[in-house]
Amino acid sequence: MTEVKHRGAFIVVEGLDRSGKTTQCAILHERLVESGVDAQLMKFPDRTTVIGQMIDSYLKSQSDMDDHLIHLLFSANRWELVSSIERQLREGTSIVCDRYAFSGIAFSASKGLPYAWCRSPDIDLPAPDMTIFLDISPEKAKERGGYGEERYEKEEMQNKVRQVFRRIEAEMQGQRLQSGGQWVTIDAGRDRETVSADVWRHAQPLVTSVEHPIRKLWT
Ligand code: T5A
Ligand code: NA
Repeated sequence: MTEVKHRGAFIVVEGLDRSGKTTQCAILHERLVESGVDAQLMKFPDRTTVIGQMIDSYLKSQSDMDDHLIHLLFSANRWELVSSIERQLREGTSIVCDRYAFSGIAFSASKGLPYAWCRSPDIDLPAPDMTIFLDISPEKAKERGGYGEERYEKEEMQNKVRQVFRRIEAEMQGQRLQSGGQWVTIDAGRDRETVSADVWRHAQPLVTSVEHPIRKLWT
């Protein structure tokens, strides 16, 4: 008898700068692979594409851009990868994704762009099955070696970003934003092992149980 293969699960990890997203994505990916799950890591912004290189130059303050324009480039950078995301999920590969559309809203709305405007270019993207939000206070995040040199890595900005993430969280949990998938908030101010145990507890059951077709974000 041939084994019925589930489609892959689409797991997004979000959070403030230095909340430990990349660290936790790597641990989760490794644990999934070790347990025999076909899984891939993905990251936004993907700085390797032509659009990604423009974003990289902006983040390093080597170029300036209108706030609306850089927002649309971050979104376009996700749209570039849609066919690859959908293909992998359909083929049974789970995706662990470091940032997604929620970062797009959180950072641009923090600069003063209208929230609804920020959300619109990402509507219809593949919806994550689960978003794991790594919550940390900007003060605690700053202790992790201090912020780096990039454009948004300042405490005042991070405080605003956290507020917008809180709004997204409330709307996702209250189902005001439909088809965004499940939203899980984890206290990321604890040690790596404690955080990764929590991440695993939520993500592991999902990868073996996704049945529904890939949904579209916020539609
Ligand atoms: N952005 C992004 C937008 O404006 N719009 C968008 O649409 C998108 C997608 C770059 C910027 O782009 C913005 C948001 C960002 O400002 P990035 O490339 O993801 O985004 O940023 P990075 O600089 O790569 O990553 P972060 O600074 O956000 O860090 P992480 O990934 O959250 O944290 P990580 O894992 O690298 O850890 C940071 C440090 O803390 C330590 C690590 O060893 C490391 O030194 N650490 C811990 N220390 C103590 N306890 C723990 N539990 C720890 N976990 C990790
Ligand atoms: Na990172």
